[in-house]
Amino acid sequence: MQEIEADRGRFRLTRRAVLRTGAAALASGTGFARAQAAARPIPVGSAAEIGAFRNDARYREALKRYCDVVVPMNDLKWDALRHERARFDFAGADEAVAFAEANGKALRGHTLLWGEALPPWVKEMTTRAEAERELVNHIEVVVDRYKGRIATWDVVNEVIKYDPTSGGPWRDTIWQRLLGPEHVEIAFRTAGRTDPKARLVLNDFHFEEAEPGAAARRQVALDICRRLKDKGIPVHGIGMQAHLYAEKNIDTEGLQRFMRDLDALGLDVEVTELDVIDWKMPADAALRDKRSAALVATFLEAVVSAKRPKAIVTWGLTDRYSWVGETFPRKDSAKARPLPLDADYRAKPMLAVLERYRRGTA
Ligand code: 9MR
Repeated sequence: MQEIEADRGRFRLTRRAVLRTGAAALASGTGFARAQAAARPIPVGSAAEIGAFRNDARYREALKRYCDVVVPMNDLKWDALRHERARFDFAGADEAVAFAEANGKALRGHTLLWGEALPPWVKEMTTRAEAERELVNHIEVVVDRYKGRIATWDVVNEVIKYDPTSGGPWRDTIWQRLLGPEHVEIAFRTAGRTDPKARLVLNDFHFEEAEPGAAARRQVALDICRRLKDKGIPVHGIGMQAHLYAEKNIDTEGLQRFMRDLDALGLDVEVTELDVIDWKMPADAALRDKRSAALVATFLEAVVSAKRPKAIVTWGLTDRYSWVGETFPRKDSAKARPLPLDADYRAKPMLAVLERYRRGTA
């Protein structure tokens, strides 16, 4: 997400933009989107942060109550599993997986390849052969350990350049530097070979904004998946992270076109890291919560009206724990309110939106 930070100065909150977003949500609430979703529940869930999970009983209760799907937020990343090169540390991941299984929750695995959250030794690799050997071995060990238990994997995360219209399409990572575009093929091929029944997803962000960069990113995602399929490499869907900026508009038509293009390629979609970046909204909490819920409704209805996602996952459940406040600090002292429950676990309007999809009444 480093480019999000670099980029965030470009966007300005306009009152009109916020009002437009809210109005669109209200207008579509009773319309064709609702008919399309026609009482079909969509699994809803959350990423689980291991510190909160271990120390806060209310957090675990909220996961049990509100989630059909659980995603270990950080514990399947390389810096959690591979801080030592010679061995794997599955402590956190095993704990989250056991909790999900004990409580009848489905699991998503996040993530087998990413340019961030890497231990130092990975960034110090120098040869193609070394990178390929490590990547293949890592994916084989991790996917095999949870074979038949983690049903869906974010095989690659954030491999698309922030703005592919300028010299894209690949993001500059250690994997791209040492392996070139083949890093994505190696990852999907290895994951598919190790667990042929797993659903394999390309996960990325900035697909939903009404901006040329987002349209280009959608196209790149489709092109990557098409090329994988042409080569007979398994890929089953695209994960839209959906870290929604409260000050930006949702490109409803662009998203619906994207859904149709995914359909044409035989690909699924899922919403994988939903939250609202509310750093530029007015401080008033009730107002922010209302507008964030409207934004989430607009986004989800745009997607669901064209294609039913396999899952809707938020990046945490409670405002008590979220990356948003740190990464997008507000100018005032108000706390970020990105998630469906407030910092005291009270339901916010966003939760009601999600529960409608979960119950199939949206
Ligand atoms: O929320 C996650 C935060 O706790 C971690 O420190 C960080 C680095 O591992 O990753 C955050 O989650 C990111 C996710 O893995 C990929 N998409 C962007 C998320 C927010 O940065």
